[in-house]
Amino acid sequence: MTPSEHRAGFACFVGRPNVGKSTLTNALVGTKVAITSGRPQTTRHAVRGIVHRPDAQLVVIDTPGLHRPRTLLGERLNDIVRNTLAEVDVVGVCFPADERIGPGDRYISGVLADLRTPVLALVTKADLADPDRLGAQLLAVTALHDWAEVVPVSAATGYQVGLLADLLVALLPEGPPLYPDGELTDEPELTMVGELIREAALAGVRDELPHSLAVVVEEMSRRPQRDLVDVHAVIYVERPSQKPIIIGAGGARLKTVGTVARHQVQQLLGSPVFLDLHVKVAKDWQRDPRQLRRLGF
Ligand SMILES: Nc1nc2c(ncn2[C@@H]2O[C@H](COP(=O)(O)OP(=O)(O)OP(=O)(O)O)[C@@H](O)[C@H]2O)c(=O)[nH]1
Ligand SMILES: [Mg+2]
Repeated sequence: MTPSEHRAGFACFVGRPNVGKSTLTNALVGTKVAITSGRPQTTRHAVRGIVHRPDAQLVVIDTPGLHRPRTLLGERLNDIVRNTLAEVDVVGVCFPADERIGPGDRYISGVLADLRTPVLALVTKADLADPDRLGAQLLAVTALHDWAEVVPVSAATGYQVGLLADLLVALLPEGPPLYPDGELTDEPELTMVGELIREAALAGVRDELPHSLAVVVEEMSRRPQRDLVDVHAVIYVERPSQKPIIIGAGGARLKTVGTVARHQVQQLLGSPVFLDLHVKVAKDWQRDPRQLRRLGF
């Protein structure tokens, strides 16, 4: 192969919250670069995962779920999606196989109307629909927009994930690799550690609480002489009443969150980790520009 046949470029996944964008990103990259959860609006920034192949380098950008914003945070998240859409070579719009097309999906098709980039429709979570339901969903999605392709996939079983990579790569421009060989993401370690803690904290919380959580890693340092990493982090909630829910009776819930997060962070860093977690209130941070800035939005 001559170098000119090598392709390299950017794809992004967009869609409503909770449709499986991050899980699909991780499946393509083959490792966890983005956190996932059953709660909507888990992803809060554009996360890059890099797929290395002999013939191509595909940079997948996972984006926050597009939704009708109710807070300043929501507006910021939608802005991230719109900015990402403008800078990629190909777009994958995700529609879950097990949920009917609704106003949110039509809104997203509208956002795509002016886009000159090729757009693929991905019917995600194909494992959750029987063949009839999947067929009906493929027809419904096909009717929404003039797609370059409509592809059913399952990140859970790996169904057509390889095919999806081929289809995305075919739409990339020719060019040399953009990232060093083997680099799977450009997420800073500190960001990933904070995200893993937030993922652990999200498990099992309901209603408004998932939206109210933010994590800041205040300090991370390797102890000299010992192969141990100290991580000091704060889980922020929006209201004093949310604090006891996160902490749990006698601190039991926070302890579980700490244990789960510590295992994940150890896997990421490849060293034993001492994790120190605190819970604080950042009043109404989702609506407060100053607090948002402090929390990195
Ligand atoms: N059965 C099944 N579940 C899936 C699949 N992909 C994702 N899920 C589940 O769907 C939920 C949402 O997945 P995410 O990847 O976090 O969804 P997202 O679109 O990134 O969500 P936001 O970041 O909130 O916009 C999680 O509980 C996943 O485990 C799949 O292929 N099959
Ligand atoms: Mg996500």
